Amino acid sequence: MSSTLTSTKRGHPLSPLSLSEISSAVGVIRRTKNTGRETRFISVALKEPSKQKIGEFSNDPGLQIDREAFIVLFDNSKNECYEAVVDIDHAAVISWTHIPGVQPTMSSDEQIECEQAVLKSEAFRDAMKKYGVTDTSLVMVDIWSAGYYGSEEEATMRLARPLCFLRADAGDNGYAHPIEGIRPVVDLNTMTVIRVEEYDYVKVPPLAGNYAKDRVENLRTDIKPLEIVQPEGPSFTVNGYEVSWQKWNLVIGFNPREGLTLHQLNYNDRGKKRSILYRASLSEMVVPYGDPTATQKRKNAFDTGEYGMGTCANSLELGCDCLGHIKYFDANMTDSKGNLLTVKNAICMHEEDYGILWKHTDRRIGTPEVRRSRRLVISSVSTVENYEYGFFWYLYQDGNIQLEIKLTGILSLGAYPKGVKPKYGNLVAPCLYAPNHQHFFNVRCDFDLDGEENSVYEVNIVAEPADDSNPFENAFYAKSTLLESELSARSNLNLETARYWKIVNHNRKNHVGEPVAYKFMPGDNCIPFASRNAYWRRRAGFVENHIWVTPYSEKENYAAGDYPNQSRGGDGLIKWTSSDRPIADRDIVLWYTMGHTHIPRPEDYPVMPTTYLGFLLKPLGFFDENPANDVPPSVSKEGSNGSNCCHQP
Ligand SMILES: [Cu+2]
Repeated sequence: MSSTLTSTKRGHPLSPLSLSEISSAVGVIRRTKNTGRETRFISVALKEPSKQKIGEFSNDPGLQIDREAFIVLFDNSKNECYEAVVDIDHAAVISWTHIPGVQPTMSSDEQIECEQAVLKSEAFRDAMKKYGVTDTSLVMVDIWSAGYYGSEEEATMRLARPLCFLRADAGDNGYAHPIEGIRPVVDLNTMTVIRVEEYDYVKVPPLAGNYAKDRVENLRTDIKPLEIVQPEGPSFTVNGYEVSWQKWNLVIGFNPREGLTLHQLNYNDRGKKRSILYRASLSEMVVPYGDPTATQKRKNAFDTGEYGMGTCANSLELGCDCLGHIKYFDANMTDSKGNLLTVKNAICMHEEDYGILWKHTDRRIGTPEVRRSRRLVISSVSTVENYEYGFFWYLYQDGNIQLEIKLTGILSLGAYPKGVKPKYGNLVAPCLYAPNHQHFFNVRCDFDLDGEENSVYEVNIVAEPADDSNPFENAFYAKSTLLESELSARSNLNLETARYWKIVNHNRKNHVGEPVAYKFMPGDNCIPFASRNAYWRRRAGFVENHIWVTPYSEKENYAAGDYPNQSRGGDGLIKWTSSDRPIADRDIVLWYTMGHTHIPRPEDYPVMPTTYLGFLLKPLGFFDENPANDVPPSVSKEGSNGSNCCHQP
């Protein structure tokens, strides 16, 4: 069961731009700025109204707020980037700014055009002969960002350094056959191959590695259907992009850069809407590889700032991984020519049963009290060439908020000479090599916990020394330290002190006299293994710490800065926080960097089983008691209550 929303009237001011709004904004730019075929529309997204305006709207939902578009453009003939703000209602350009010396996100069109440019290049065709390839129609060319490694061309041109693979036929998994030792360098402005870099030749691995349903032999036959039935429909209601589910309310957003975003997340506590998060999103990510050999050493991808997590979003129309009653939201954008583009069903929302919410059996009363946990899942999946990233936000009945990132898809593979054992990675199949790498994600959480004035504490668990007050040497306590300014807030996870963080509002006390709070609970994490001096790491300053806190600024949205593609580094969190601004009792943003160290296994091939990474936000005296105390028992099929059990045959 599914339904797709098409909002016709003006909805919430944080709703993503509709197709007609995008069309109007593009039209205004074309009419007034004389943009020709050389100018690409890199992204067209809602220019989110100021927090002040959104606050006014929250108090007066009848208020009309002008719709504005934020547009990033790139002129290939001049190698120049522009930012424009367009007033859609009045069909006017509000601002037009040349941003010197930057390379914005690569568009999907450039991925396709780059592949075509490489395939028709004489130099590339010549180089292919060494691999015995005379017909390049089955060669795959994945764009791969060029990064910055100190060269003049990286500083002055729009570049790509593709990786190439060879399919055995049109439906084959080409990643099983990497063309190792060859990297074309492409000028994306002229869309021509500047040169083809050739390193040590390695034979293309010949063995197939397929996963498609029509290619895998002997698919299992012992799986019986498992159906989720919601005879009365879902428990959520949707109005445009506004969602209400049990006590939760939020606005769902989407843009080409970050993909899925959450806005104005609040919980109805005994009739009163209490705000928790103003906005939450993936702000940046980077995947650095750990192999120093010629083909591999430049590999790193800032998937959000270089490729666009929204630009790469999947249409879930063709096979959704969700069960139950699903509500889809489309994602509207443009291609780089400014033509309208809709990713149908880019966002999936549904409910999931999540086991036991709580349970107790009082032996004197005899009747067990047990409640099933239900969670609301809001998700999207992006494909960045070989890799897949799923972003799953979960809201729970007990006030928990969780982000789970799912890593799957296909490893970035290379060919390896027979009989040689790799040091910087592992063989996943004969002659097929996967280099070690890490994935770092930065999530931006703009808290508005019962209002804008918030503070963050770092909490460390301290073991009490053995003395007269601790005769059995068993005592330990939680020591909270208020983070007063940005530099003091920079920190890492610490297993020795079970470190966590709490976001508090000192102006609001709970019924035991403590300021209301949410606890930030990190999940799996790691630190970068590349030197601090590594080029990629200088460009990804956000990996230097797991936790960062900044005072809210409308201009600070992306952890590695606005334009990480081919950037020289030093931008984003590392720059902003160096001014050490005060962060106590004000509107603050918490930024969390989490990493996954991926030492590949044969079991990660040909397609990787999902790896999970994320964090949990848990109410910490935000409520006066378990907010899920009022969840009623589930109703069994027979209609009797009190049973949490499924129907038994
Ligand atoms: Cu990986």
